[in-house]
Amino acid sequence: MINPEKFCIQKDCTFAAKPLFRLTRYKKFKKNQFFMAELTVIASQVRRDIVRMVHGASSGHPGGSLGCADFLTALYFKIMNHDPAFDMDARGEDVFFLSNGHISPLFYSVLARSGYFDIKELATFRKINSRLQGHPATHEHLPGVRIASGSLGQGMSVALGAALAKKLNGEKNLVFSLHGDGELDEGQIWEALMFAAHHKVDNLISTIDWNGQQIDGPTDKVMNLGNIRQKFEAFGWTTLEMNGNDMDDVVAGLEKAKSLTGLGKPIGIMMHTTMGKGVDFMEGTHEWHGIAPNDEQLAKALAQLPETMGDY
Ligand SMILES: Cc1ncc(C[n+]2csc(CCOP(=O)(O)OP(=O)(O)O)c2C)c(N)n1
Ligand SMILES: [Mg+2]
Repeated sequence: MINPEKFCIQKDCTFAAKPLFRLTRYKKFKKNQFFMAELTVIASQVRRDIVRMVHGASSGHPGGSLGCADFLTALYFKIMNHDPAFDMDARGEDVFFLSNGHISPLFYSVLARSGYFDIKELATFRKINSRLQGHPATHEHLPGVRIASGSLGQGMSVALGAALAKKLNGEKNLVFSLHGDGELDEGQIWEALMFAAHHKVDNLISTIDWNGQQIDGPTDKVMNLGNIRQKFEAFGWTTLEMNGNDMDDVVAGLEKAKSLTGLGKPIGIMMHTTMGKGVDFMEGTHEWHGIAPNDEQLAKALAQLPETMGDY
């Protein structure tokens, strides 16, 4: 249960002081009503969801999910203008595409906690006939999912298409996408980078989870990426860096990225994260890229992640 002393850094923060508070409809809380402390409260619950879901299925990807939890929480609860009533076409809304689809536990948790579907459904993760399959797919009809992802490298191309469509429709909304650093090994990403710069797709903000890890080991051992920021710049993108595990920095970085849209260039955020962030024995190693904790490990993990909004 939440300890308000721990989370509530602002005197007038009342959200965290309600121990049994459950977020049922995102709409009640949108329009930038969240303080930074409240975002960390949500992110803690999201991290609990992640480890519980992966444990419940005995499979899944906790490492990248935990590392990107602060980012996706900030995006859905503060940065994006979106509607959990969910319309596939996302007209008049900002839209997010998850390209590194293996971090689906994070995506599903944030969608449910934002009000896209009942948090109880998180218990069906990776089960037969569940809408929450290991990698998101549109034919499962889960609100909030607009593309299948899991086959790495494709999400930026889709995001580009959506961003161009918004321009054609005269919409001012933004398109966001998230990619793993290991995912950058896919050639299609670099085609998309060139295309985006050439066509001045300046309503796109793509974030790279620069955790230095991927499925089989550190990225510099599997295929050295070098300085990806310099590479994005060389491909004609505006770039910035942020600490993806510091909520203040995440929000500031995303706000900065938004301020850089509309200037003729796509925006790339190089986001430094720690794989497995929040669970000490999962941190900083590819070992937790894609395995489930056992009962004992789950208990150890949950002891480090306060239950702040009620478990599903
Ligand atoms: C096209 C394609 N090739 C290979 C894979 C297998 N695969 C799944 S995750 C992964 C590593 C991805 O690394 P990264 O994007 O850094 O994710 P992280 O391990 O940091 O979560 C690979 C190679 C895949 N899903 N798709
Ligand atoms: Mg990685």
